[in-house]
Amino acid sequence: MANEEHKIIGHGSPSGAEGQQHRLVILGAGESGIGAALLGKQKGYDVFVSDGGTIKDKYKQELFDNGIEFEEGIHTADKILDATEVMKSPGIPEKNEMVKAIRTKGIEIISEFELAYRFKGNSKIVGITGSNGKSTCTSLIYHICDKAGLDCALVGNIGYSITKQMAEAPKDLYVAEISSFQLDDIKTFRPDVAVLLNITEDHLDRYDYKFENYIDSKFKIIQNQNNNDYFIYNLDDEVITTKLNSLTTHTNPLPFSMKHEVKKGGYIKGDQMMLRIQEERVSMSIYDFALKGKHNNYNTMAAGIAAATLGIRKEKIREAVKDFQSLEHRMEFVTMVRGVEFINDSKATNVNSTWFALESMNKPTVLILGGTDKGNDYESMLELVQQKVKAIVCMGLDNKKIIETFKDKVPAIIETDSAKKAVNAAFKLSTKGDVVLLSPACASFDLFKNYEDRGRQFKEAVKEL
Ligand code: UMA
Ligand code: ADP
Repeated sequence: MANEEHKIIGHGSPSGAEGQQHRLVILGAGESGIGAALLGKQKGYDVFVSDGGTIKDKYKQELFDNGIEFEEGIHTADKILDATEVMKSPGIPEKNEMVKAIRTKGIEIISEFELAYRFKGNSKIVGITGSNGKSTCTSLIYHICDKAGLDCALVGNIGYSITKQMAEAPKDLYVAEISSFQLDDIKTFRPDVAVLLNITEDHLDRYDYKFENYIDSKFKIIQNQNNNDYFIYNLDDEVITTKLNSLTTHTNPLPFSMKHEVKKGGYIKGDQMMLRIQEERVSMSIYDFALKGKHNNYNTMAAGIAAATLGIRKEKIREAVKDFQSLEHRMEFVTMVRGVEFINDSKATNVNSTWFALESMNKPTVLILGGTDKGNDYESMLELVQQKVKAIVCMGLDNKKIIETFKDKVPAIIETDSAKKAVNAAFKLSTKGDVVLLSPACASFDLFKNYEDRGRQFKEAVKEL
């Protein structure tokens, strides 16, 4: 169905068949809320923005500059419950009282991606989701597309609102990182190319503590896809393949694997990656990938396949995969100090991502672990820790669980409560030829503002050694 048709049938034209203007209420005035407000206003909607907290100055200025009505510090029922539809920011949970009231009244709630899809025109969207690796894979796809000369933008959960991009500088192609929260209230949103990297338990507090609900949310990325679209997914991920077997899909599947040679999609055998997309064949040594480690081999395969579906030629894909600069805080090489290598993987906020970080280590490792526990089960890490870790430095306010789990499994385990203390302790425990890896498997909020702050403090402490 064409977008224009959808707009009229689903929601009335901006001025409305009944003469009433479409009232778009936006809950939350952060990155997504402001973007949605700008796009809604530009398309002729009557926009009202409501933020239950404090709106950042830069966002407030944008609302003033564009003459958009808003409130902060409160969600006023009278101003919200007369909406034609509500765009809910992804960070606002269902248990929010105003969200409950909106649902009870039967007002449709949409996500920012649904709004973006309505106004995308002829542009294409590549949507990347998964529990881990989204930002890395999204950035790599963007890098390949940009280098190949496509008119494209990097948007979504990576930090830049897609609706804002559409309002201010529309592109032919949007390379979008999409979180489960952003998929939750889509209706017709349909990416031309969908990438599903992996699914492991995360964010369960938003899904009634049911893994199945979180899986369903991730799979919404393909719910509206048809036979002109592509679905790039990890064939080695049992959660994904099990779910896929229970679904009827209408898309073109392009699996990637490190265990099976696939006829369509991509695989790695030995040290060679092979991509097969329609007539295109791309082969490449994994040693030429800019991104190192098994998890990044998956990310690189997925990105290469996505690029090939967009018609980008193999020479361009190879070149871009080779010269991609890895992202800050994700397996980021910091420096060498007296023969000890320091790696910042502060973005590893769950056990699965730390597992992959450890898996890619080929030197004796001093592991800095800990922070705010999200219900972690460290069992899966035990074997790798025993093989590769010579010491664990806990960096958190409450380290009991880590100490209990690993005390008999590693030669040394010590507690610290700041980045500086952790780095000093890790350096003392290491010798030439070792690596100090910050890959905490936990959120950062006990000691830091966020994972970026944790990574930066780590790097500063390393530079002071
Ligand atoms: N607010 C209310 N009422 C509430 C709760 C919050 O009005 O009950 C307000 C806050 O006061 C604030 C605004 O809502 O002003 C924030 O909205 P938001 O939390 O949805 O955040 P945005 O700034 O819109 O950013 C969101 C994503 N944030 C979340 O999903 C939590 C950003 O991902 C994303 O980059 C951005 O949209 C653009 O697409 C961040 C993230 O942490 C990086 N994502 C999670 C993750 O990666 O694990 C999912
Ligand atoms: P996301 O955006 O999904 O949070 P990032 O690309 O920011 O993912 O990476 C977060 C962490 O997850 C990194 O620290 C990295 O070590 C780990 N990681 C990256 N890619 C993968 C993958 N494909 N599978 C598992 N872990 C991964």
